[in-house]
Amino acid sequence: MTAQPKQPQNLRYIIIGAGMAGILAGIRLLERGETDFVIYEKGSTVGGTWRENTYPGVACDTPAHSYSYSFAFNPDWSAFYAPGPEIQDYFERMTDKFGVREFIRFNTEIARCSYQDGRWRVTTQDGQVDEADVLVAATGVLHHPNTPDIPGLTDFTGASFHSARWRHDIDYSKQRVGVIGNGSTGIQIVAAMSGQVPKLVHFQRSPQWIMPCPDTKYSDEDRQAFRQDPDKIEDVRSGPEAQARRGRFLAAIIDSNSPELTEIQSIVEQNLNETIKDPELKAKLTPNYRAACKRLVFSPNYYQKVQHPSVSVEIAGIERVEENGVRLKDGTFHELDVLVLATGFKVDAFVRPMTITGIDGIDLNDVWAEHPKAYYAVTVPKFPNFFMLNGPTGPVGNFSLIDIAERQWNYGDQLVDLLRNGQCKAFAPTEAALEEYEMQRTEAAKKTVFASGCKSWYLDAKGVPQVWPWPYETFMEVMAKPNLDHYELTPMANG
Ligand code: NA7
Repeated sequence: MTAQPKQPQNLRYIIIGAGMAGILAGIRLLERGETDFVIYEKGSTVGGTWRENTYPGVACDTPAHSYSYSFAFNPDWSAFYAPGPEIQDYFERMTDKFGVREFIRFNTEIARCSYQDGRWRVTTQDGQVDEADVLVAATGVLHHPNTPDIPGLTDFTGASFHSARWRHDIDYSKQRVGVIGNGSTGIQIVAAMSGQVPKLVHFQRSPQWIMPCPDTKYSDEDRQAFRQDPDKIEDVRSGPEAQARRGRFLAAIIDSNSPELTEIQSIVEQNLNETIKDPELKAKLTPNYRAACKRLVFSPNYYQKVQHPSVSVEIAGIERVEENGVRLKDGTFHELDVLVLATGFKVDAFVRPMTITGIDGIDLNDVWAEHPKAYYAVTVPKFPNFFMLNGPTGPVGNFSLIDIAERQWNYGDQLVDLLRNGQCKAFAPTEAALEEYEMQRTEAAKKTVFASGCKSWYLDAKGVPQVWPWPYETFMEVMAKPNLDHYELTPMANG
């Protein structure tokens, strides 16, 4: 691309989603003095996953000071791992502090986006049409609840609901509760409800390795210290301890033969062996795959809480749900009043169920028929002037999605600069660039711990992890500056 800077262009932007990433987009645009944008949000307030997940014990397993915008530290976190409601409150406050709220159209779900005559035409579910030059999908990852295909689920006469649709109208202290699923969500729910209900049954299809983590609460003095000295916050985010933790974890993820993974393996085994006393329960809770193969679950107290006399763990497999409870494959029956489905999310949805069509009407659903893909997880060939925050094949595994989104915004924003400066009228990666990226990514992904012999939501239909398989530093490097040799830049009509 040799074009010289041309006439600056005024652009209009449409951002979809007002979760962590959509709010970030709004803040960044306002910082640039850009006000011709709208953020469409299907919910009635901001926060995305933190708005939707209100179950007992909901918390982020990334340290709170890392799970904050790099430009808006929060000295007031109550704990090293922040509870969900505090995170929701943080995003509400950031939305107002940076003046983003007035740009959000709440309760407005987008049905279609199509690239026509050099602009994005966006249609809401109720048929309103809007147009913009740039489209940003900040639609989140884990928000379409996965309802398990368990026979008889609809026969249950008690209350049954997905963990992301928590019923707050129930007095749980009188209920016999079953929790299906033991990802991060199920583990948090069981730890929080243990001892709070007369009977709690945790149905596990496959056991999880549990990484112990500190249950550190911040005191008023801690918060005062964070307030007075932001370097203390920076230290929690990226000081030696944080770097060591991240470094160990990264090395373990990208190479399943690494000494770091061996170390993690011994930590989780020790956690299990030293905390669980009953050999029968220990056997039930012992996975037959390696640590971190499934997303590592962090918990300060699950193993303690699961040993409460009112809690039982069932691994026999669910035969069917009946009117009054759950029948296991070994014939055992648990009478229950409440059945919580902590069964995860439809993880390959990303921007869907929206229909997005690019050049010549090409449908993103067709491009993604095999699995969702995007060049460096951000842009897609033939979908010009469009990028995603936290889109497919980005870094996963106990990192701060905020840091990831900030870097992706920085990358996308530099591409948008080409439009702003009048250097081109459209950008999109080349097909060859995406193909090469996918080929290398797939090869590297097969060597990650995620492919070391377990089923998880990281894997596609062919068992290949749909993740960023390289060091985080590589991600930081490629996000720092787009390689324009891998982009097709459409010249301005007059240029
Ligand atoms: P996850 O991590 O996807 O966990 C879902 C759990 O539900 C997991 O234990 C599954 O067992 C279980 N599951 C799913 N379908 C079924 C059926 N049909 N029968 C029995 N059990 C089932 O979701 P979470 O909400 O816990 O966490 C999602 C992410 O949110 C998490 O990684 C963080 O990023 C935050 P399986 O292991 O597949 O045998």
